[in-house]
Amino acid sequence: MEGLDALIDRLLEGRKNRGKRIQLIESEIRQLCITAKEVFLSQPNLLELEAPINICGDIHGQFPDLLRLFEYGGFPPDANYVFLGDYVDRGKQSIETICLLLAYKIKFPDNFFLLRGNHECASINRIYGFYDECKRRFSVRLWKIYTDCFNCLPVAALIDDKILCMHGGLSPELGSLDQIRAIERPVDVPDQGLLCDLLWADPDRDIKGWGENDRGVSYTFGADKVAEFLKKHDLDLVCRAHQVHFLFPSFTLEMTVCYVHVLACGLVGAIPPFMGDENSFGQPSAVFHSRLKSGR
Ligand SMILES: [Mn+2]
Repeated sequence: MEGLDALIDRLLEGRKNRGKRIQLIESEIRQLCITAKEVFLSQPNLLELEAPINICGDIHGQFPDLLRLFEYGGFPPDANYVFLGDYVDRGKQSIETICLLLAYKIKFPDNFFLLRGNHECASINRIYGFYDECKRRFSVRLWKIYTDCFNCLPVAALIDDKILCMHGGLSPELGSLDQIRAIERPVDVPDQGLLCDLLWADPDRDIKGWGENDRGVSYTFGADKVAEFLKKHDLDLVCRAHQVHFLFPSFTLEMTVCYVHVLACGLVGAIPPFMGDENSFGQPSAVFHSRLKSGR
């Protein structure tokens, strides 16, 4: 894509003056969305990735945190990345955040991956900030172009056949990973069913089986469901984002031995298994970096 490197350079200027708005041009953002959409559709809905790779949780428009995260983990392509969704809403710079991520996706399609979060959905980001930011800084038309792009984001990633990543969690409807591969795109996020659960479900250490979710959408799932799922699919770990955790949800970590770096940052919800140190807030924190059980 023409002008891509210059666009990335402009966004990285954000390192000099943290929090300063970087105004891009509407036509170049449109091109970014259209090109990224083609790249998403050229790759499967269940990505098959290899370690080593950095796994990153919610960014939610906190552009300075995203830059800090790259400073910590290495700017692409020095390190491989998979982000688990929720790029927009809540924070002040959703546009810079998603533009830099889409630009890296286009530039390094095989080393940089973006999954869909529940906020990459028009009915959600219409309400929680992204729509307003688009309307204020550009136009409603641009927000619709982003929506077309988000409807094509992949929803899950499998790392080294051992770690399954998604934004939300498991689904009672998920019997085979092929079901994820079979979800057709473009697609809006439905209010129930497999795709909805992958983006919305939450673990609950206090329950067994499936429970009601306080969000009013999807389910909660107990440690037994995680263990059962891992065993059935010969996996080591389910890795998800969607919530801020201060303590290890131990049941998802029990089987965790993998060659990935989990980067968590800022006020935003990050990867669930990350260290419960409030003092580390605002700083990306490396969480675990160990070897796969199988010795890879
Ligand atoms: Mn979320």
